[in-house]
Amino acid sequence: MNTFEYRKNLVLARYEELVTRPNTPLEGNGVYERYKNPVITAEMVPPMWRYDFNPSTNPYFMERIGVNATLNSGAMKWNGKYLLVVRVEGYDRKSFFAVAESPNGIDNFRFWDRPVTLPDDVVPATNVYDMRLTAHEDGYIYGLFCAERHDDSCPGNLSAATATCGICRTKDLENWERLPDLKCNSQQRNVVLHPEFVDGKYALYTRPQDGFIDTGNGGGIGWGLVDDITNAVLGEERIIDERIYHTIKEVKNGEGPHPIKTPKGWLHLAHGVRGTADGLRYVLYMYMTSLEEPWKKIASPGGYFMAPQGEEYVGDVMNVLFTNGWIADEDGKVFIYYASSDTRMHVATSTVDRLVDYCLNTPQDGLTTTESVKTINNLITRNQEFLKS
Ligand code: M1P
Repeated sequence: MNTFEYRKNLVLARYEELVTRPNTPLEGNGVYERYKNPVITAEMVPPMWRYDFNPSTNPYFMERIGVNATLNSGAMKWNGKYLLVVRVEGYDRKSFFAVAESPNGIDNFRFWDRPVTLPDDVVPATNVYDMRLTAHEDGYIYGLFCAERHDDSCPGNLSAATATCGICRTKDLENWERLPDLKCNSQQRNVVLHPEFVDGKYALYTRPQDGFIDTGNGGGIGWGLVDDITNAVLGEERIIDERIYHTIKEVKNGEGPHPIKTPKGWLHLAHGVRGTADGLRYVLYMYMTSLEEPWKKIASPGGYFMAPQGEEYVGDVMNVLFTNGWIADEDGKVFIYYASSDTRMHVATSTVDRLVDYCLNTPQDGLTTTESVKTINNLITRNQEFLKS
């Protein structure tokens, strides 16, 4: 067998092995279960996108277009299938979106034939990433994402960039209409569309930031309304989940996917960032807001919901968990899709009931050591009294 045939067979066999590999749940903490294998990795991007299959132009069957990472993915259930709109990042550092589909939400994810062709805004972006999907009650599926451009007000600084909320929509996840980027007073990343109208307007969870990386004096998860999504101008923005000193969201935070509606309120999943001697640490946390007033917080469990574990620590940007997609099934099961260290996608499963219980019954962060010890002592006392009775 020549090199071309040998390598082609090897690459195709490895790809098939990965996309058909069964996944199994691991023992968890009662709140959720992680799974043994990541659900999507760079190696699961179809060989057709990476290799030239013609032996006369690629006699060594070399990879021509490399994929660096598959990360921060939007998620939704569509025609009975579990779909991720994956952020695929090439060796060239450019990210693009691609839909991957699974029959059960935990394994057998396969990409559709081609990546998403996303039309540009009037001023084309250099890079786009981290799409949040929202099937809005207006009948469209929206994708809100970060559109990154060089900051031309700093011509000599090649690292100066701006983050803007890009907006697109679709009815079939194949043909995407690009709407103008969100207009507002600050840079924005992690903007999420609420699934319902509020006072007849589109409602957004925002994350105002002074710079491209630093939120500066601002930050926190914001809330604002937009009259016309086809020309979105952000109205008054109020912070509904603030950054707090010496917590898991001291440096910055950002809404994950759009919240899940439950009889007890809206369930929110977000990421919080703090500084360490070794750089930033990204973890996931939850909170709940009122059903009638989704901008009013009604529960704020203390600490993180999920933090990196094992191989999740390692990747392009270490010590990072990030989420922008989850799916609540009709039977109450919840699939939480998260990326580890900006490198690969994982799933964890739970239920709406368990997540609500987690939010309503996990003690809040008391914000001092003294309060944390008091909280533990309260639990011990209640346990002792209960076990005596
Ligand atoms: O590298 C970690 C994450 O950093 C950014 O998130 P945030 O805006 O909250 O700092 C994003 O670039 C995200 O894509 C990335 O995973």
